[in-house]
Amino acid sequence: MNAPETLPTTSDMRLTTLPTGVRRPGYERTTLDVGMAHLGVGAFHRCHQAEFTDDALEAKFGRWGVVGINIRPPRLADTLGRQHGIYTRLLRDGDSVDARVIGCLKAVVDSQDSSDAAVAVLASPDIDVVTMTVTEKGYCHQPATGAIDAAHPDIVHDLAHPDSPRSVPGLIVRALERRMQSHGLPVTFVSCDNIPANGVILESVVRAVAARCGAELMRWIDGNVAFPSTMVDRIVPATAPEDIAFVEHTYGYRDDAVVVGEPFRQWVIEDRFAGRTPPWAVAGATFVDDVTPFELIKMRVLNATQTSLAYLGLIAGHEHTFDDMTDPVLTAIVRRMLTEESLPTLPPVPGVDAIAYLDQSFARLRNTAIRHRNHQIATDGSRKIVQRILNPIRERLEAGGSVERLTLVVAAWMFYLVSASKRFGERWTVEDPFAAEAARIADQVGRDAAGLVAGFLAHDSIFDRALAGRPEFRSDVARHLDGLLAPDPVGYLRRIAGE
Ligand code: CS2
Repeated sequence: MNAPETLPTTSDMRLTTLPTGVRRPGYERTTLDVGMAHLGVGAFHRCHQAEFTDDALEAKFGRWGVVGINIRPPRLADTLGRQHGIYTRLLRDGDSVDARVIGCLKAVVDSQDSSDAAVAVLASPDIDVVTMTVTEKGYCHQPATGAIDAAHPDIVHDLAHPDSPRSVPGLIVRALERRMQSHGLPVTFVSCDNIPANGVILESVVRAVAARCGAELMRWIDGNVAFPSTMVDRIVPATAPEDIAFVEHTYGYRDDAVVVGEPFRQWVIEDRFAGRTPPWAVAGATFVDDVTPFELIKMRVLNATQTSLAYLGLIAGHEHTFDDMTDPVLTAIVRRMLTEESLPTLPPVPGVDAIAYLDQSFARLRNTAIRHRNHQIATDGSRKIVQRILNPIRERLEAGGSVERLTLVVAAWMFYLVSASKRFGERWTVEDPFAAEAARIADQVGRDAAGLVAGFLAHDSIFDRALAGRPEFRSDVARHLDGLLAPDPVGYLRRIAGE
């Protein structure tokens, strides 16, 4: 979309002419040199790591400009590219709005058609750190085990054609090989996706591909590449046309890369870098020896609440998380699930009280200015449910505890998937790598809860064998799915909430 003639567009040259309500970068952007790359420039990156980097640059200026790379849609050239990398980030809470232009993205690169451009950036001697948000499915791993999915079509392709990689692990390996063969400078890959031990998983999928390239590369990786794990947190829904219109009407310029998030943010980073470390600590990021407890509480409380509310909320006919939060049936179920079933599985988190964390998470999710759609959170559920819901279930069952409400969420997820099938009336469209298989199971089995559960549980990339084999798990999920498939699923939820 082109900017109307009468309005200025955001661009480098216009930073000085932005209206007073919009904060500009507090450093001299024209002298900022590049030191980092980011893979997967979506809303979350623009509203999280990029903001931390801008804060860090304001406090301690250095060579930490970012090159943003997309290897999947959308193309960046038409939005950020036209705006020289700058964009507006809005933080919203109720009626309050904080507008700021972020300046650290110095260049954007589209590498959707060929990996060459992305490899060139990642292999550049200027790049010391690569942050990435490529979504759960970008790792090409098996969620249940964390191991690489060797049958993944992109991995199969990359092993056969290492010079033209399509997968993220294949791309990284190609870039590492180029680094080893040219300048040999160390590099750190900072995974910022919501998967447990994200650095460990990234390292394992990269090594699984690199092993095919020979021992020399494996040895070079040992000495020169780091994959710290991190926990990232800020709720950032997909940007809506209304957000772009809001900036246009309120501040008088057109910005096609606007991003909207909540005020809360957190970043906990494992202190394990191969070369230079960006000064994110001065911006409030926490560097620790072990990210695990922070990751677990975030995924099992905040993210598990979002996932549970998304599926239960869609059954109850709600659109957004904040709508779900006004439904006392849903909040009662989820609060009890967390306090009685999920929290007991968590290790102590340094400096964090689990109940206070839960209350804070609920308060964040009530923010009506954050229009996070249930369908957006439900997307790729097969890649989210393991760390958010199934792992706590496994640990609870091993400890002899009940999983009444966690299994309700598993059933609600299955209900969501089967509802998209022909046999169940194509109630909505589901985006998930598992969607087609789920629809096949639904069409084949029909309205038989135990049969559907058996069909789902046979997929050991999601349900590990030990969990799938537990009779109490199967029967709890089947009982709930039966209740949800009955004519009055909301009545079923009401009964569970009242128990
Ligand atoms: C959400 C997350 O869509 C989702 O899966 O649960 O994007 C969530 O908003 C972030 O992890 C919050 O930090």
